[in-house]
Amino acid sequence: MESEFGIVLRGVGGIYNVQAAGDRVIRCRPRGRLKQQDLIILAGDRVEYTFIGQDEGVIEAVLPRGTILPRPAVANIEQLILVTACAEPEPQLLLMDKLLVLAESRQIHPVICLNKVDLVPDWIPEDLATTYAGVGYKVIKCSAKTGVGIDDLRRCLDGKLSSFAGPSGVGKSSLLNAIEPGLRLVTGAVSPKTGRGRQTTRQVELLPLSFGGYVADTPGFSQLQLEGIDELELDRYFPDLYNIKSKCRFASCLHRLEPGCGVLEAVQNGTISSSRHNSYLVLLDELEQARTRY
Ligand SMILES: Nc1nc2c(ncn2[C@@H]2O[C@H](COP(=O)(O)OP(=O)(O)OP(=O)(O)O)[C@@H](O)[C@H]2O)c(=O)[nH]1
Ligand SMILES: [Mg+2]
Ligand SMILES: [Zn+2]
Repeated sequence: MESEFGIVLRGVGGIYNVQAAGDRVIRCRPRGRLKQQDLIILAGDRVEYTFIGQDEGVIEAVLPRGTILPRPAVANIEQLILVTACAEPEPQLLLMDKLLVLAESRQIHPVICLNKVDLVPDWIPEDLATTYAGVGYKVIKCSAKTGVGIDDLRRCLDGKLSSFAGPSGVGKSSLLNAIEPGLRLVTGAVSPKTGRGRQTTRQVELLPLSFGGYVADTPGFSQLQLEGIDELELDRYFPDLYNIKSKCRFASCLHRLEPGCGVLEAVQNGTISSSRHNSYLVLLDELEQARTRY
């Protein structure tokens, strides 16, 4: 029988929704031998399938993957949209910097999205945008509530395979609803007591966009373990530090307390933001501790 190719939108209980031509979604089960190989099929995977009914099929093979993002696992993502709220919940810069390292280390293009600008004075997103645009990142200031910045986000998603990432309650699902009103994703309130989101989105789902491209809505998280990064190479994934590293007296400088460290000097004179350097130091410690545990 003739087979076709499609992209997995989501999987629940061993059934995978595969996007087929003409906006059709085919419900597929994996062929028995794929199950025996213990292959986990992810949202974003490109698969080969055959039809066994009108809208039903069998997945015959999973095509080689480009990237895999952990937490939540999504395959073949080209672009990571890091969503932070300007307030409710407060920005978590360490988590953002960690996600930037994750994206850099996997060659996924990161975009920073500062949501809920309607809740704070302009200088708050402005300051954050200056810091991160200064590193070289694209920053979009937006509000799912007022619609500010939504066109920018649409342009940024157009034609690409992107995933949203960030803590619970920052407005990932709300932004997607604003971008594509037909989606009607469920959103949840931020707890007034803890100031945190309530994990409204439970599952990764890849959503086809009417203007072209796909975007994954993901459940929020606040913990992330970096893996497979050598601490001596951590500064590679901080472009602001890496650009200045050649000024350090020692090639092996870790930019902690070493004499003649160009990075520390740049932090002192304000060329590198101290919050970025602080995130670097925290991640360096985390990586060292993870290594000595084994
Ligand atoms: N004022 C304001 N509130 C917003 C904005 N965007 C989202 N919210 C509110 O923030 C709360 C959380 O939004 P969600 O879209 O559910 O957040 P999420 O990031 O998808 O959260 P999880 O699915 O739990 O990861 C909801 O009450 C939204 O109405 C915004 O731009 N401004
Ligand atoms: Mg959500
Ligand atoms: Zn140094």
